[in-house]
Amino acid sequence: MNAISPRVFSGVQPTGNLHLGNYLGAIKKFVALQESQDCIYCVVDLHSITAQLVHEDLKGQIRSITAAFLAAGIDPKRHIVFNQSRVSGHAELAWIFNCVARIGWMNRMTQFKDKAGKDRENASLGLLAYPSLMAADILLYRATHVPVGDDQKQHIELTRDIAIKFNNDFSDRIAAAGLGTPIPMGEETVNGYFPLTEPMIEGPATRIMSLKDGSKKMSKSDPSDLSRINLTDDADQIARKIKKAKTDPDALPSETAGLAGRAEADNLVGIYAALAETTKAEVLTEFGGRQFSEFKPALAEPRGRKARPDQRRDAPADRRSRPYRRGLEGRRRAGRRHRREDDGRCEGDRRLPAVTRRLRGQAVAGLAIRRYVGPEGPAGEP
Ligand code: AQP
Repeated sequence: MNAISPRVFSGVQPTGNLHLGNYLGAIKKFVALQESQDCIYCVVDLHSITAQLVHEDLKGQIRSITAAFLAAGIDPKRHIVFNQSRVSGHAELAWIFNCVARIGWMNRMTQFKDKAGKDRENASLGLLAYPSLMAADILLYRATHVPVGDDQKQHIELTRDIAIKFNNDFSDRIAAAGLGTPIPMGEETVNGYFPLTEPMIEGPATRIMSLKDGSKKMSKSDPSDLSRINLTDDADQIARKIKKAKTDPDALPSETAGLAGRAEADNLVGIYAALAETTKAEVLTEFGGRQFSEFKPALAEPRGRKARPDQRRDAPADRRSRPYRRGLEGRRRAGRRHRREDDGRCEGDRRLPAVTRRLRGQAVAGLAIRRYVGPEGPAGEP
């Protein structure tokens, strides 16, 4: 008997700047779950080469995602934070799962259809097999729960399909090796090895949409920077992007039913609700009947947004991660320098502190990686 303990696993691809969708759909939940669960969080660099093999600065991106994890409040002293390719078991188990999963399952994945587009024959085999690697990431640690955005729901279902087929096909061998545990699967209970992992997708912001097109999800790889709010954007940039966000000419409705068929309005109200930690209904109670010209400034101003715990000025010093505190010092210094150098602000000047912060964040993350993961791989593989 080999009981399965509750365990949370999730990952983020180092494919570009993290955006509000990544934060609200995933990272914010990662942080909250640390209080009650045993968590493993991973920067999934092997996934990032499925759509594009060569990246300009993959190492820098890995560090910058790690910095964002730490800055958001993930505590690598209490939980495991690591880089996927440092643990060869991910690729090894993915190969076994490639032999368990069926091609028809992969062909049905909407993310594959979206990313491969019309030119499927030219998509990489890795892009097609992406969900198999994701199943391996999760099941290598026999994780029972995965906090993700809504776009990943189908991949978690496929992870369960792989676990079910593996447990069924190898039930006798698993029992003979003394590695199994009774797992209910439909009507039957099977002596299985892998759990049937549950996705954790809830709240008003499980799928944040592009600010330019309410039918497309906000994405790191969207060529338009105006389509997303990056976590590195400063207050001016955020306000500008919200101001330019696509909307319709009508006033906001007073009830959530009135958001049907109004994708852009629904998206902005959902973002407000998630940031203010309330519901869409509450937001519409306050803003129903008002025009976007009133709502957008309210969304852009910090009152409508709740700062991350480590960003709050009033947060006790010990709640702020060291890398984040150092980031703050850097930002203050950059701000002072910026003010000294700045009369007659131009666009480039305004962006200086954000760029400085990002570079600094990468350097800080580099230190963090060496400290928690080590040059040879994760200290104490899970
Ligand atoms: N728009 C979104 N709304 C809510 N959640 C989202 N996530 C991504 N986009 C949204 C969630 O963020 C986590 C990390 O995602 P990822 O980077 O590993 O992969 P992705 O889903 O493919 O994200 P992107 O931003 O769209 O990246 P690219 O452009 O590189 O493909 C996941 O939990 C995801 O659900």
